[in-house]
Amino acid sequence: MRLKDLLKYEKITLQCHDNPDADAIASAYGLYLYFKSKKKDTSIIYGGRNEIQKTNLKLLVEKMRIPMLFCAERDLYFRGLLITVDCQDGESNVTHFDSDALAIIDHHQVDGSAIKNRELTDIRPELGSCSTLVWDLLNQEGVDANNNIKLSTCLYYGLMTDTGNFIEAKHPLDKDMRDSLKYDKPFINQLINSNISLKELEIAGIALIRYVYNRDNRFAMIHAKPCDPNILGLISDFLLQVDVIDTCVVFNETPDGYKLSTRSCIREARADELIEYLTKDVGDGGGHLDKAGGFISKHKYNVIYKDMDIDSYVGMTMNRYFASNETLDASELDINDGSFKKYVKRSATMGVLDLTNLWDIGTPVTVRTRAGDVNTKIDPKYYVMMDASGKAYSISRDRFTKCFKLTGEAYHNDTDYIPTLRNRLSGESRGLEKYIKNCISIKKSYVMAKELEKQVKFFSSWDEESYSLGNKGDYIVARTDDKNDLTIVTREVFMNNYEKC
Ligand SMILES: [Mn+2]
Repeated sequence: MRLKDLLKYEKITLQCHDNPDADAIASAYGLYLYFKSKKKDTSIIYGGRNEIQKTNLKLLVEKMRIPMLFCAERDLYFRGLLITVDCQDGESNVTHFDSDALAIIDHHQVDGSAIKNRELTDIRPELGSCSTLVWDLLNQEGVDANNNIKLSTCLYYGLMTDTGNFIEAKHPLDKDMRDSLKYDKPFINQLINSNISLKELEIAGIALIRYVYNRDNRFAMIHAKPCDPNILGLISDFLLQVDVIDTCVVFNETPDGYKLSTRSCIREARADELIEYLTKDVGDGGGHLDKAGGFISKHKYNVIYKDMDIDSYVGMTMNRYFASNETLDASELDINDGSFKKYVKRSATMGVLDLTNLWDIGTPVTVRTRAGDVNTKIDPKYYVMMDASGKAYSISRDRFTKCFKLTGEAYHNDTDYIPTLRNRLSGESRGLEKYIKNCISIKKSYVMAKELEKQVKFFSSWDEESYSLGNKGDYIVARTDDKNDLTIVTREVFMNNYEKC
């Protein structure tokens, strides 16, 4: 769906979810400015029981002069197009209003049943915020948010608050928006310093004295009362400072699920992995080694854990995480002990990139793909290689010439994001579509590999800070030309890329 496709409607109403948050307000505001600029009769509404009360949100709406209309009545009919923004009609936190036509612009997980008209729907659950989605839609129409500081500030704050200070922003588009927006810093600071009400201070205080501590695994958990999700992060940051607490999880209930925040200060447990473990099959989450956040959908939870209350689930899952995790150090393994078998790599097309075509030698740059960010410097001795999932790494020109040849075809990527290169000195960013060339390996490459019989935390010889989690059925892989270079490869990737000799 393109925004210009919606211009056939003369009257457009943007509806935020009840109790709108900063992301809903910012997203609606971005769309409002676009439709207003096209001379449409546009308004922003929200329903529910309460008008906006939080200080930071009131400040945002007042300072930016966002015309938010509170509709206390339920039986309203909107002529023209109604767009639910940062939410979907039919959800419990969205007051239903009738309209001539309905569109959805959202980034939440769907169960799919509610969507009647896919042509008027853009739902991208992979994005950290609806603000990112609106920013992308505006870019598609040639609208640069940086031409309006009010808009850029709103979008920045929307992403920031929806991703726990950017911790959960894992899609490259989220990072692109964060890095490119020129926002009003003093105002963002003012918002940060009016984030908590006295009522929420009390909620946080009560939460802190109701901790549950697990002595065996040195973790703490807290089930907080409903509050702004950002407060969960504050509580967990505080908890982690306790001497006997190594990891923690703080969570609370929302209308359609549970928000969770995890923290870790030890090498043996990663916060982002804890959140993935806690939300596996019932939601999603992400973050960094030390901080992460996520969401469990009630809909999905009830399918699997209907008879279990959330406290038991979180406690049980945390214990299971610690119980099932053994550590495995690369230095303890001997690939010649007979347990490793020889495999050959299937030839696959890859992308190759010569960074010297983009900026001067020595420039610090970030290669951004769907698989993540890789920081490097432009060096004439190296190329950057990319696989179909976007995973990028550098390769010496010598090695490339020995092992690969260009196919002459266009590079194709299986993901929803075209890789970009960001100049870390100037902040400039360029799409890499026309610079990446397709190549194929000409040498057979062999590995030694061993299937994992149980879940392990694997510590490689080259990264002392963190580990990768290997699940039962995944493989430990050693490149035969470098016996120290052991990595974990997921079962799916291994099966797709290697075959037994
Ligand atoms: Mn949102």
